[in-house]
Amino acid sequence: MEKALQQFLSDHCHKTIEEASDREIYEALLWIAKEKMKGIRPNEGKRKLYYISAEFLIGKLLSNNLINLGLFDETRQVLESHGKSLTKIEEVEPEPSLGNGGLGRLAACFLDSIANLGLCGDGVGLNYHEGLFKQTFADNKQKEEKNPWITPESWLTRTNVQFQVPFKDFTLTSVMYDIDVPGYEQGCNKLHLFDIDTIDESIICDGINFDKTNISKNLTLFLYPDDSDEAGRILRIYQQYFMVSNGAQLILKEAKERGCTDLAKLNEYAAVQINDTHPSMVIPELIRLLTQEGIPEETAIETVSRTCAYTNHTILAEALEKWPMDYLEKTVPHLLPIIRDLDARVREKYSDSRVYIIDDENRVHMAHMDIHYGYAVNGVAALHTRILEESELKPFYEIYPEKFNNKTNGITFRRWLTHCNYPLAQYIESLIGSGYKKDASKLEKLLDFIDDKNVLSTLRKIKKNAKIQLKEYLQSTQNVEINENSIFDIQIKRLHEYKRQQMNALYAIYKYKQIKAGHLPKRPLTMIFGAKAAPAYTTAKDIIHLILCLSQIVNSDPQVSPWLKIVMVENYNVTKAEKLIPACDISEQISLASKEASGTGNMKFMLNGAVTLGTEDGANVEIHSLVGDENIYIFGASSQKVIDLYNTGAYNSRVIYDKDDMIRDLVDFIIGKEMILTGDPVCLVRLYREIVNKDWFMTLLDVKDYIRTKEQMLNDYEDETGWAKKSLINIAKAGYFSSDRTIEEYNRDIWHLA
Ligand code: 26Q
Repeated sequence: MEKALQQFLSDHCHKTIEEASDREIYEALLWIAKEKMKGIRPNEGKRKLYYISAEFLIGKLLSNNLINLGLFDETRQVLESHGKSLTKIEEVEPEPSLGNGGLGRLAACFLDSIANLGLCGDGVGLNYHEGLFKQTFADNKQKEEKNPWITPESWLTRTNVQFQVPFKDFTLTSVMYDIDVPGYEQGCNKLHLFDIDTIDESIICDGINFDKTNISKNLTLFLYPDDSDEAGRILRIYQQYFMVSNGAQLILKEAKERGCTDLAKLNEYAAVQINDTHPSMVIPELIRLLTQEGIPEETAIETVSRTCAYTNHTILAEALEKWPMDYLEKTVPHLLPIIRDLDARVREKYSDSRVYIIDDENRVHMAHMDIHYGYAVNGVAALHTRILEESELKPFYEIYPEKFNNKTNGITFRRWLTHCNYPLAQYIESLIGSGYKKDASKLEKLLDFIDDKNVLSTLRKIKKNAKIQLKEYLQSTQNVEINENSIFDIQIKRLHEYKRQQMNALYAIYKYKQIKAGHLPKRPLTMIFGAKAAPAYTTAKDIIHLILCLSQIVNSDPQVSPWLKIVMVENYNVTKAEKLIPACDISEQISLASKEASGTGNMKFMLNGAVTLGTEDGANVEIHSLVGDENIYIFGASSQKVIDLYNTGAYNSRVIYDKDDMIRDLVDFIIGKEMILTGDPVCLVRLYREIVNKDWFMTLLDVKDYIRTKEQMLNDYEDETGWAKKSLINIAKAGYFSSDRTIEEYNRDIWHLA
């Protein structure tokens, strides 16, 4: 590595490593890594997986690729010996902005694990030029800006692969870009990102606004363009079809190249994983292309049904896509006869209108198409899959019990331990060896050290150092001062009412009032939030406004701020998560039970020694049963209770608000004097009314239990040894959540790759 680096810098910059800037070194490392990846054989196998997803939240790639190329340790050392820091150099790399949250990050962890297990499988998605918006704060509100991330030198490689993608009024010529996905001591896979050459960034006028009707200029500009108007929704259809038509054409091209002479046997050469419903049109598109190649319709349907499998990531009704037929008519009319035919076949067999593909309002239920014409359906955590089977998708489960299966999510330990918490990873290795890197369940060997004072105190030191690093980072990026001796309580995830950041904000109000009343805590508390709100999601933006106003009030109050700090991290993304997670003491996983399909942040925090404060929801349930009651803090109504409340309509937040003085006090603070003087009364009153009159995600149902449990947790933190043991047990039990385990299960039960 040293020689290659010196050579590149001397040839291209006429500099030594010492003389070179961080940018020059970054570009040298990028080039060296890309060259090295060119030389790696692709993973091969008769059946190849295509993981199609609207999002791939891959994060910065330099360290990840160095780890998987086996060059990470050496590069760190070489740079250090020349007075350079890999951490500083990484700052030069822009973070690809190709995702929004859990579903996109999961896709990225999966690509990493697929490559690391030596499986033959590529990702297929879109090359959004501006990605998800960049978030800034002004006047205690979220502002959206474009988020360009593509630079002249990048991990993207333009290929010669091009396809024609037909729409109603025009045809677009695509171009395929690739990003290499190397596996450690394994072959290399690819992430294929499709794009068009005519994209024009100059049509973005202010913020993230642009002409939504100019498809040849806007198609791959943004991830999730605002779909609050019809033009935005139609643009999403254009994007989705463009993604799947390219994917389908690539699949057929590669199957033929790999020896598939009879396309009726496509399923022997390809498996397609449909990541939520965004890529669902791949089913009719593959059927269309197969019939075009001369396969009879009936056979084409059977073949595609043996090729495609569907993952459900949510039970929230508003996220289950239903496209009006007339939108499809305006954009991709050639799919309509196929979709009608698929629906007719369902109606012929089943009389239950709940399983029809086209409903009586002439909308296409994408998930229904996936379930009827895919061979597997999976949820992403045990509880979630059970809810799908027993309630949300019950009529489908009754028809196809054999298709349903659970695949509890996982995370790649290469990014979420080795890279983001190198000192912890090194220490674990010194205690139990490196075997856990190939078999994460070996982390359990750490349990041998549960009574070892030295180990517990070293774990505490590692955590403290991570807190100091985060303190320095927040100081330099957001100019806030936090206390490394305080408890770091962190909630970082997309902003959504069901995730209940508003409940955490009510806790902040509680704590503020307590301190004002002279009830000082044993130790200061730092509450950290990070979240982007969808630009058209008013309540979510109002919650951000609430948190930012609270942060201003609390942090500027000399009586309170030594004891409580509230920080909202601007533009929360993967890079920031990597800095926040190692520094966390309390991991906030407080969704309304039954609503968070799995969560994956919960796993990342656990692996880095944080203790979870959570509801019995998603994968929290599995974390709970792994670590036991002593090592997690569970509160709140059960998923069954919540489901019953929805079914009976018995929940009424107004009743709780009227009856409970303490709760009313907290909620009233939102429109109290301090807040109204600090923030925008329109937003604050709107949010207050939302909570008192609606509270669809039942904040007031759980808030008291939440406050009580959090107080208990803060108390328990004072038992240093006891807390360190909890931390160690969480790390030791995190092995189950390695995405290598998840991918082995997908392969064993769904993909059957050779
Ligand atoms: C749908 C219709 C219109 C516009 C946008 C959407 C849309 C966009 C994004 C619907 C859903 C998403 C993203 C969902 C998501 O990230 N789900 C998360 O997936 C994780 C991985 O399985 C789980 O851990 C989380 O629990 C789940 O919330």
